[in-house]
Amino acid sequence: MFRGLSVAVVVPAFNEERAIKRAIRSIPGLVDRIIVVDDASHDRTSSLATRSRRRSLEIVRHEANRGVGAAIITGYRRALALGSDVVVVMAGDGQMDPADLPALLEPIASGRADYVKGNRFLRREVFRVMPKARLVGNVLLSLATRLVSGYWHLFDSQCGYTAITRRTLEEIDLDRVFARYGYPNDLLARLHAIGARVEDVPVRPVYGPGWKSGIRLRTVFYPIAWVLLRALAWRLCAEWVLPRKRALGRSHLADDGLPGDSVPALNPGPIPRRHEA
Ligand SMILES: Nc1nc2c(ncn2[C@@H]2O[C@H](COP(=O)(O)OP(=O)(O)OP(=O)(O)O)[C@@H](O)[C@H]2O)c(=O)[nH]1
Ligand SMILES: [Mg+2]
Repeated sequence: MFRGLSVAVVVPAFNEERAIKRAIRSIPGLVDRIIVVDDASHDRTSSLATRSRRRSLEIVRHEANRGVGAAIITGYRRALALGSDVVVVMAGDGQMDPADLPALLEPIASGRADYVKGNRFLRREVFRVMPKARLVGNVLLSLATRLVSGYWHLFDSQCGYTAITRRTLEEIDLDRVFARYGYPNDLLARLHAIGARVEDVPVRPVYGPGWKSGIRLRTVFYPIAWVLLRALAWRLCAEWVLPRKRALGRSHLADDGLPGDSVPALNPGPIPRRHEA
């Protein structure tokens, strides 16, 4: 529990036999539930996760590999079913520092935020620790994601260390969130469309000597470019086109003398210039 909130941690894992045990053991004691989602690993990820002997740990296994986004969504669903108040993501590769967990939960416990994400760029050592190609890619994606999501105050869009409230999860159409890399960018656009309050908190960048990544530029560049465009189009449609259409429909009904909400006219005529007012 964290300040009266029950906390679940979702651990997406794909071929993480080298890191999974340590990652699970490092999860702080304040966490009530741990849900490891093994995304159809070919190695011993599941059996080693079981051997970590943590209380309240369960392992959900995908029959086929579906991607990191899909693994997180599976974990979110399970946490909702278990009745958790807040759901945190800490990946199975051990790149999330457990010491940062309280900072991630604090804005939610104080009622300031619905979704909190780590921002490694708020720690100066990021420029020393993060591999150069990651730094460049991350800066470009973070800038693009500001436009795509509409959250201009956020950065480090690819940081997977996040916390979300139960209520926010219930408002998102989880079936439609992008399943692979590009997932965090897509999710941010969906959060903006429902008016979620999102906050960045500093988290430590972790790239240990045994670090390996599933990200390959040639395989993720096109999917991410595509998902960014799709998310932008979807958000603009959800925030501008659909509400206008709905408002038009309602004002049309009202003109006909039928019951309808009193919607302000979309085109209320020219705004009076200051000297005319
Ligand atoms: N690569 C990959 N990872 C997956 C998949 N499903 C779940 N994951 C897990 O998602 C987490 C993040 O994957 P990484 O490839 O390390 O990506 P990242 O940590 O965001 O990026 P890096 O900074 O490159 O390490 C890891 O814990 C993976 O085990 C999948 O289909 N592919
Ligand atoms: Mg990683």
